[in-house]
Amino acid sequence: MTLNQKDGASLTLASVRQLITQAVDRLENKMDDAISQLQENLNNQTEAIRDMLVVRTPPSSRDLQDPSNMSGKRSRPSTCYRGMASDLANDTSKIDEKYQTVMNYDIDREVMCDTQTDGGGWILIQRRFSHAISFKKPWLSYKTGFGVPPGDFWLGNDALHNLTYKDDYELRVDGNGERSDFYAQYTSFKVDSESEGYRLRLGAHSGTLGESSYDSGLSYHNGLKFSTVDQDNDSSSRHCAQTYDGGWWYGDCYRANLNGQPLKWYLRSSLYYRTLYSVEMKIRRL
Ligand SMILES: [Ca+2]
Repeated sequence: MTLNQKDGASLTLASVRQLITQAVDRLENKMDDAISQLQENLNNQTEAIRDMLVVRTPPSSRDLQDPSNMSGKRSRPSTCYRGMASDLANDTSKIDEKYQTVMNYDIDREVMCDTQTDGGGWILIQRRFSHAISFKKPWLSYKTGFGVPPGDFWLGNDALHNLTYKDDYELRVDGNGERSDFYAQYTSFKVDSESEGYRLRLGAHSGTLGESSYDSGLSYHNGLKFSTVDQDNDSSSRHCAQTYDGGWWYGDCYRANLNGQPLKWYLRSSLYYRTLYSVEMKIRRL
C-alpha cells in the first residue's frame, strides 16, 4: 500500500514503521545519555560533598585487628591502604600522593596501590592510560603479567588466581570516559586456576559505570574463561581475542573490553557503548 509518492519514491507502511522504530531507538539512546549524565553529575556532587566532610572509609576491621599490623611490623602485607607507608618503610615507595608500590608476599612481588580511592587499600591489577604498550599478547604473557607500574600493565593471571583464592577480594574499575570519570565496583572477585582457563567469578555490581542488566558491563563476562590471541576459549564462532586485540574473558564477544581495542564499556541493550580513554582495575581484600 502506498501512502505518498514524491520524486518517484514510494513510502510504504513498512518503511514508515521502520522510520518510526529508528526514531524511537535514537530517542532512547539520547534519553539514556541524558540520564547517565544526570547520574554522573549527581555522583560527582555527592563525591564532592563527601570530600568536604572528609568522610572516608576507615581501614577494615580485619586490618585494625591484625596484631602484626598493630605492632608496626606487618610481615605479610596482603593489602595496601593509606598510612601504611610509615609501618612498612622498607617495603613501600611512594609514587605520588595517591599511589605507592608495596611488596606483596602472597605473590612475592611488588604491587602498585591506590591509597586514596574510597579510603584506599587497592592493589592495581591493570592500568591503561599511556597506551605505550600493546595488550595484544599471548597466553604466557597474560599468565605471568606484563608492563611495569606505574606505566600500563597487567598484573598476571597466576597472580590474580593466587591472591583471590587465598583471601576474599572486591573489584573496582575506574575509567576516564568521553565526558567524565566513572567507576564500577563488584562485591567479590575471583579468578580460577589456569587449568580452569582463569575463569572469572564476580559478585554484585554497583557504581556509575553502569550495568543496566545482567548481560551488560563486566557482569556479562562473569563465569567466562580467559582467551588470548593464541588461545580461543570464547563462545563465539570468531576468535574474539584476535578480533579485538586483547586478552580477556571473552564470550560472544564482549560488553566490556578493558584489555582490548577499542577500549569500550557496553551500557544497555540498545547497543550503546561508552568509549574509555583510560582505565584502572584494582582489588581490595575484604
Ligand atoms: Ca571462538
